[in-house]
Amino acid sequence: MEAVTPGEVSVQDEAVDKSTFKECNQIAFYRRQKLLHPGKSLYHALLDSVTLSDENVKFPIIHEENKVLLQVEICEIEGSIFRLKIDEADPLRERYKVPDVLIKEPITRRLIISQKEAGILVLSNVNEDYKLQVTANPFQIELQSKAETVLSMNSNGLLYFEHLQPPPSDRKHTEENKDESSCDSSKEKQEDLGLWQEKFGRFLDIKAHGPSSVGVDFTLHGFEHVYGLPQHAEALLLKNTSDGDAYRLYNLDIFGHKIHDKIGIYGSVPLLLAHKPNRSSGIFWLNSSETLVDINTKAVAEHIPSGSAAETTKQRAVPVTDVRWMSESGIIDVFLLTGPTAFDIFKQFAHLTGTQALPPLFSLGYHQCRWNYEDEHDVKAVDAGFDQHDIPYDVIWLDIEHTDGKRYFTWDKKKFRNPRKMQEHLRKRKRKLVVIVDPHIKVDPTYTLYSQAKDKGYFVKDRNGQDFEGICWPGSSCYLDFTNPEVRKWYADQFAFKTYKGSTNILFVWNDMNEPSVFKGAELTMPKDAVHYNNWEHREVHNLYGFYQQMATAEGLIRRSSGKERPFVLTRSFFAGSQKYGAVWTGDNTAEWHYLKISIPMLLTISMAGISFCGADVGGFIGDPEPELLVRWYQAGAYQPFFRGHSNMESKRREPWLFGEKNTQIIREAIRERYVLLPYLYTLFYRAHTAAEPVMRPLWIEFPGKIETFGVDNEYMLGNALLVHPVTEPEAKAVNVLLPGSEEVSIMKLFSPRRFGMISENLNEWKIQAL
Ligand code: NBV
Repeated sequence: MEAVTPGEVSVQDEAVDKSTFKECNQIAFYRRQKLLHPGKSLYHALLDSVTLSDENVKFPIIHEENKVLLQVEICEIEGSIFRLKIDEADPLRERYKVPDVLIKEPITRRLIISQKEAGILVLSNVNEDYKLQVTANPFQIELQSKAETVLSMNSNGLLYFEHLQPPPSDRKHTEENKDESSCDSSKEKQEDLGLWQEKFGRFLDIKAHGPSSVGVDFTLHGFEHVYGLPQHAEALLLKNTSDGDAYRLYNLDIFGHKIHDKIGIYGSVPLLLAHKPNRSSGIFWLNSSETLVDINTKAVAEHIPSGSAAETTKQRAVPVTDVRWMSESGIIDVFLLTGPTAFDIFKQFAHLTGTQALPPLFSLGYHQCRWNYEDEHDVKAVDAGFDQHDIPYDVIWLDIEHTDGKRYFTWDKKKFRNPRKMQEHLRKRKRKLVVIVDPHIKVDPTYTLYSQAKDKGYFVKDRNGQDFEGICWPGSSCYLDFTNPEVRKWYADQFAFKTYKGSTNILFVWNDMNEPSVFKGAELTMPKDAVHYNNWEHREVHNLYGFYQQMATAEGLIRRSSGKERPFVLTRSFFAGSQKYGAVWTGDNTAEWHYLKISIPMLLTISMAGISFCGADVGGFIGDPEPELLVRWYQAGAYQPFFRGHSNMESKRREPWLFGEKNTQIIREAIRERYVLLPYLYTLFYRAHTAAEPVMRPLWIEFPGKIETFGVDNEYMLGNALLVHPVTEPEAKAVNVLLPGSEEVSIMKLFSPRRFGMISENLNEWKIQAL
């Protein structure tokens, strides 16, 4: 099959067709888990069998009905992090445990058993500032800090663990399984529960290892503001999901995705943060299979002793937030990040998953991209345009059309006859080039990359053991199995200058379509029953695919410079820890005002999840922005960590000088302001790299005691010294800016607003004239 042009792929050239993607109730493991309602848990802990070592505390728990034993393991990791693992005590086969995301095996600290009596076990850490109280029946765990209960696990009884079973056909004859097989043997029921297979439209997912879903609930006491769980085109504050629309963490390529939607797009970081005036807490759920998260904030009555002799008690309403995590497979491996400040949480998360890679300075400048800059002549003309119009920029990008028929690591010989010479031309002007390298490989025996990978067995397999073939830009394609370390090494070697013909050291890389995107696949991605390295099904590793591609690419760029230069790699798909490998962007947004507006909470959420180097396509990828929107987008983007103008193939050209002198002037000023800010930004990235401080941060992080900031997502702090409130409405003449903090602080933070005139003042709410 020949290369696909956008017009040929109907799913890609029109706004998202909702029926292509699942609603929550079309996900079988979610339906199964939702059959378990809040109530008394059927699990109890066998605390007589507790064992304590330097590393951890272990004890079994048992389910009252199915009698299957699970092993609970608790440890304290340096930095006031608690890790809880729940796995089957004696699984039929090993369950998937996410590798490569934690930067090292965490260093644990010995816990102390400070109390053990009638169904209660209390564990303290050495400093005795935190306690974990385990209750045997029903099984639940409470995390306490001094007299305060911070959070509890399984207090709603939603611990759910599907133990691995032999397929029904093998079980039929064994007497002991009679009951279980009779409860799920009816074909109709099995299909509905999706235990061994699951249908979605014309797609069939065969579950070779049967049901393996896991889940549990947490209650966050006193918290009503929760954040995190990127990536969704949603507001900063996580919303209540009691309408049945859970936050979905499943990396998907949704062209023209909607906003204010909890469906998963492109990347996932299963990290949730909670904040109240005196404390921030975090929950990191280390699971790379499809995950759904329910959030429910409510007020509960708390009794406060009146202190009077009459022993009367008063009641007050306190907020609690219930968070229910549900994953399709793997084990329960969850880290409780105790804070107590947001900055502590960022450090704790970085202690586990690493910090933001320090970007090369050039990559903090302005990037000019388009699908596509046609040929060498076009590249040179655009490059010259920046000089002619006196607009600074650092990087020009080439999209998929620069390749020979979407064979990555090659060049279209007609359009790019001499790529090295083109790069020398750019180099003289101190510019860089970024080219796209997607993970799918064209099925073409004459294409060396394909034939080598095929011979070495480096592709993901289908359920029958053949190389999985899907359709993507090159036509029929195979997908490199980046979960295999040997494949990653081989892939990294492809970036060596002598192997990647026409590449030079000013060429850097963009990984796209790595959810992975598979046209005509279920939900436009890889079947969950595809098979990876070590026989793991795709369902186990889905959310890690892009993470691994970016890891291998960054490694390749480091290696080609013999370890001397920092790489720059942009990825669309990501997971916890992706910050170590470069930058991410929010994917295919639309040239509409709402998308400009939502880019702020989206980037704030990604930033809080450790990935500071993030941005949204300036101008909006799909469609044609009106000049006013484009100008406002440049003004906003200039203050966001990754700053790139990009547009779709069908969009009109939109280099900054194409919208009349007045608009060119405003864009020029915005981009120049970016360059003025570079020393500050570079310093912020240094802080992100060394101290895990997010570059772009919600107001509440800088003003943790000011409740009025907790839900603000139309403005933010860039570092601790600059408050940014972009204009995101058409025809705005003024914006209301919240300036939290004391009056002096407010005025300091307003210092030097070159683009704004101050027109009125009302306590901490300032009206700023938008120029
Ligand atoms: O490679 C083409 C595009 C790219 O320009 C865009 O930034 C990515 O998000 N890519 C998606 C594939 C096709 C989109 C329809």
